[in-house]
Amino acid sequence: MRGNLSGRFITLEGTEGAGKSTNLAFMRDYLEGAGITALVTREPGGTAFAEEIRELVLSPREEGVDALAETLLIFAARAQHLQAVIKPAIAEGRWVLCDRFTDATYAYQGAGRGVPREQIAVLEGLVQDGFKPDLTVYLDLPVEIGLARIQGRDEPDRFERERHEFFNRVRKGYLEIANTESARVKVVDASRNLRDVQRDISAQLDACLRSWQT
Ligand code: Z5A
Repeated sequence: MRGNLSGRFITLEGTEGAGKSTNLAFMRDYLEGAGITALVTREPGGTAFAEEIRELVLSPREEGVDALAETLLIFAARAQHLQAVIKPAIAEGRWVLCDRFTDATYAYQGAGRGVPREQIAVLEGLVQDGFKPDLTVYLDLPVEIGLARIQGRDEPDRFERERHEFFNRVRKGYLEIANTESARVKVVDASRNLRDVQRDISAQLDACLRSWQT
């Protein structure tokens, strides 16, 4: 972790319907209340070029997509996003709030699709060269609850068309990361009502604000 209150990188993760979009807005407003104007962005995406890759990765298609090809595209988008947006913002002392990052690759492409974690680690090393979030909030909930929340959305993307077992593997992948990197990854029980979820998220943000100030 970098050692002062300037320039921080916070990511938000979760399986489908966990409430990332809802809570990312809450985190932005909460930080705003603490006098910090955060840059809000997302992955895959965050620049025009990376958003085109997002479109490519998420669009439903007839042709089966090789899991490594998908992983390489996601890291290509990440390389662009890091160099063009995230790193310059942090270098200027800004805080960056990002909807998903590399934990999602270990969870979706690794645990979900079966790409060996060693291969993902090689790409992570190449693209990030040790760069990691200062804090990751992982919104955890049983897959059935999340899928019920997003039921009725018009056009499911390539991931939303996956089966329950896929999302169960993804969730397990996230929980394993949280277990091994408990100092960085904070698990919030997202199956509860929004008020309780946001109380926990603000407690995590407060704890970081306190420790990063010292
Ligand atoms: N992906 C990948 O495979 N590998 C990678 O490395 C990366 C990404 C970076 C797009 O992500 C896809 O990219 C993603 C993985 C893949 N797969 N999918 N699908 P995305 O983040 O853009 O898409 P998403 O996961 O589908 O996000 P979402 O649809 O925007 O869902 P959400 O943000 O988690 O939830 P929400 O929209 O805030 O909430 C859903 C509904 O639940 C909404 O009606 C809320 O009002 C409601 N809600 C939220 N919280 C609560 C609580 N606590 N109680 C009751 N209701 C709630």
